Parts: sequence; C-alpha cells; structure tokens
Amino acid sequence: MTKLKKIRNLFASHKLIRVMGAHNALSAKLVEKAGFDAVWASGLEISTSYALPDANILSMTDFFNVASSMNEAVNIPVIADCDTGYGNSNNVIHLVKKYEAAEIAAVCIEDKLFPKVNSFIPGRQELASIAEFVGKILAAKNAQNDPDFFVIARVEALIAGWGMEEALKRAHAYIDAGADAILIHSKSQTPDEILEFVEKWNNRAPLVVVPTKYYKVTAKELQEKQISMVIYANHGIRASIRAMSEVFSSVYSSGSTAAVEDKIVTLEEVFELQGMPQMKESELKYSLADSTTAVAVIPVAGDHLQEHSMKNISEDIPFSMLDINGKPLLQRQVEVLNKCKIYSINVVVGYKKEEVGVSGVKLIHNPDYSNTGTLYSIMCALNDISEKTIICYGDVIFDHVILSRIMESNEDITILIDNSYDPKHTHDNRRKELVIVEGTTLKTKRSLHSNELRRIEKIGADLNPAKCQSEFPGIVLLSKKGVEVVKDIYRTSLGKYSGKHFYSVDKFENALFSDLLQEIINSDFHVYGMEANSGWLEIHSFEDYKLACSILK
Ligand code: SPV
Ligand code: MG
Repeated sequence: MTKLKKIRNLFASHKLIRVMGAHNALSAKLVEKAGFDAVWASGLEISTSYALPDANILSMTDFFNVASSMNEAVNIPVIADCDTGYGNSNNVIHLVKKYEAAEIAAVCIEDKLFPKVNSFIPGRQELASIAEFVGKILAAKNAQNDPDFFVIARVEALIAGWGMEEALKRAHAYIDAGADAILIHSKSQTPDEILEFVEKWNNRAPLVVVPTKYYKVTAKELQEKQISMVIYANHGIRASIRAMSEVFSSVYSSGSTAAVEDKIVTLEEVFELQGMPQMKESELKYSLADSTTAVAVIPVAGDHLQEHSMKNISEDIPFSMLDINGKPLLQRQVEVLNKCKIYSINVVVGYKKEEVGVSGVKLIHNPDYSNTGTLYSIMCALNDISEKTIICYGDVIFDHVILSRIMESNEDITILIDNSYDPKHTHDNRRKELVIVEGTTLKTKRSLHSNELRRIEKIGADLNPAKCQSEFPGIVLLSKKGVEVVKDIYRTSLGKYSGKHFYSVDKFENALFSDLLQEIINSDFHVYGMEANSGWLEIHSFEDYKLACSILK
C-alpha cells in the first residue's frame, strides 16, 4: 500500500491519528519506533535544527530535502508542514508536484502571508485574504496526480485574533475549495476555543489539532470529540536540546565523559538506527555469489581464569575484548575474516557476554560455558549452519594470508598445522593440541608454505610430544559436506560418550575440537593439514599477550 493510501485509510478509520513532529531522518525513525501513525515534518523543528527562525528563512528546497530524507527513513506516512506554500499559487503547484513525486503523503498549507512567522511569536501574524488562500487550495488539488494525496488547510484566524466566526468562515471556504482536512490552530492555554470550533464545525470534514499550548488535553478527550488527528509538533527538538545541553555541560565541567555514559545510548543503538545490521545482511547476501565465501564460527565463551598470568585481566573482561594496541582481539579477528570476504561471523559467548561489544558479528550464547569445552561451544553455532565454515579459536590471532590459503582447500575437513612446533623448544607447560602427519617423521618435515595437503593420522592434546611434528592452532575449514560430517559424528559421539572419557578429556562435554577430529579420523574420514609456520599467534599467557602487543599495530 502506498503511504498516500495509508494516510487516506487512517482518516477513514475514524480513530484519532497520532502524529509526532521530527526534524530529520533519525528523529522521524524514532517517531515510527515509538508507535506513532505518522511523522510531522515540522517547519519549527527543521528551522531550529539549522539554528534559524521559523520564519521562511529556509527555502522550500531546504524543507523538501529534509522531509524527503525523513520519508525515506520510515514506513509510516510523512505529513509536510509547508508553511504558506512558499509564495503564491504557482509556488504551491510546484511544491505539490515535488512532494507527491517524493511520495510524501500529505502537505499542510496555512493561510498566513509569506513570509510567515511561527504562530507562537507575538506580534506579526498576518492573514492572507480568503480569496488568495482558496486560490492556493484550488491550485494544490488540481496539481496532484494521485487522488489519495492529502492537502490539509490550516486556519490561523484564532492565532491572529480574528475570532471564531472568521475561523469557521475560512474553514468552510477551504473545504469548499477541495481541502481534505482543516488544521485549526490555537495558542490558548486551554482547549476551550478549539472545542467550541469543533462543536460549531459539526463534523463537516476531518479536523487536525496541535495542542502545544493546551497540552493537558489527552488523546482520549480528543478522540471523544471526534477530532481526526493530533500533532505533537515540537517535542522531539525540545527533548533533544535539553538532553544535549545537559550532557555537553556535564562533560565540560567534569572533564570526562564517564558521568554521562549511562545517560546516553550505546553505540550499538546508534548502529541499529543507522540500519547497520541490514547493511551487513545485504553485504553477506551479495557476497555469497562469490564462491570463496564461508561463514565463520569463533568459540570464545570460556573465562581463561585458569592461566594465572592472565587471571587479573581475564577476570574483568570477556577474553574476546582483550585490548591489543587499542583494538579488541575479536575485532582483529573480524577484520581479517572480512578481508577474506567472510561477513557472517558467529561468535559463541559465555563469560561476561554482555560486554562483548564488536559490531558485524552474531552473538550465540553458550549458557553452560563454565562446564563445557571448545567443542561444545563450536557446536552451539555449527548446529544451525549448513554452509562452508571456517572455525577459529577465540584466543588465536591470524593473518589473512593464512586464512586465504586454507580457504583454497577443496577437501571436506582441512586444519591448519604449524610444523615449526618443536617439542625440545617448548617451554610452557600448557597442553597443546598436537598432530602426527601420516608417513612423516620428525626428520622429513616438508618445506614451508607448501599448499600440498597432508593427511592427519593423529591429533589431540594427549599425544606424546616427542612423536608429533606439528601443532594445531585451532583454525579449521569445513566444506558443506565437512559440516555435515562434523555434526553427524558429534551427534553419535554425544550418544556414546556423554559424561564419559573422550580422548584427551575426562568428560565428553569438556572436549576440544581436536578430540572430535580424532574420532572423525577413526571413523575413516580423512582430515587434512595445511602447513604453515607463521602468520598466527595464540594468546594464552601474559607473555603471549605482550608479544601480540609488540607485533600487531
Ligand atoms: C510547526 O511545527 O512548525 C508548526 C506548528 O507549524 S506550530 O509551531 O505550532 O506553529
Ligand atoms: Mg510550521
């Protein structure tokens, strides 16, 4: 349904149409979000947003551009305040064509003289003659193409002090000329004169009111008087002036933004209003045409508190938010994935999950993070995935060269293996996930960066280091079929081993991904390794963290 039709239908519904004023696309969006039926592109608000008087200082084009951007931002109709029509009937013809072509549902024109001043400014409130204004209404109604386009005629006789009889005379003349509704304006502190007008009007045509001064009147009371539309014309800009002034003064006097942080919206809310999530979705949709694309899973639910050198830091923040030279670890991973055209990134969170603040990712909660291992977290995301997938452990930083190389593999399950691993030179006592490559001895390690894939014979954190040639850093590529294999074997293993010992762990629920890989190999499915000896870094201890900060800019 067009927005022009929507406004027609709203008037035909005989329910009070509730409209809120706005001054730009963002405030219009907030009007829609709050639930209002339509947006009032207020001349007062828009002028104020330019820090200019509401006195036809801005041109029609200025107002039109703002109203259009509001209209583009919302799905509800926009009603444009067009002052006196910015000139004579010729200007009105021009504006109706422009506003209608932009699908702005309705315009409101008032019967004052150009240049007008805001109705609440004392003094100069000069009315046009009835003849002149009727000419403008006739011109407007003749200029429109779509019969649903709505023209509201605004009567300013009560504002100008010309009395009730004049107001009624004018309103009847404007409806006779074809206006679709009358906006009867008042600066009285009580609704009495508006209610008198309503009484005498006797429901001849729809009425619109703007209770800025008689603000105690309720929507219910207006509905009872069969008023068609109420416009709250300027509350958005007044609210934002107050909110901004308070925040600015507080920051200026306190010398920091700490005190205002909980008084302002989060950046996430800002991104949401910008339409960032939709943009990411389209990016993903259209980049899927590229065969190199995959989705990503990053398990980063655990608390990392068992590593004592990182305990103090890990206690305070989720590990994904570890600051590496001004950028969180997860942000760095996301940027590398994006560089390889991977935009659908599923991050499995647990410990302090509400503090994971990186945009461009989908957060998936592992509620059992303190009793489960990496495999369990990975499956929280993978169970709902059926596309080619890259899995990266949450504590590993890698570069895009490594990622692009592994993405080229045509095998169903490919893992990165680092053949620079040397048991003799390993000093930390952490259990590494190690790899034995088929048909290779320690002495016959292959050259670096060969894209030739190696069959994995054994993998796990329980292998004898002296027998292993490589380390598994936690980067895996699964083809569509690979994803199904992992899901299948996970399901059967869960049935068989739940609560029981499973390769390197006492309990299946605590398994590492390498434990499942060994089960996959034992089921006669091939797992391949791609060799690398640089381009990745695991952050486990404080030493690793310092190293990451010294390498990464
Ligand atoms: C506006 O919002 O610009 C209006 C309503 O025209 S009023 O300010 O009440 O005149
Ligand atoms: Mg106005």
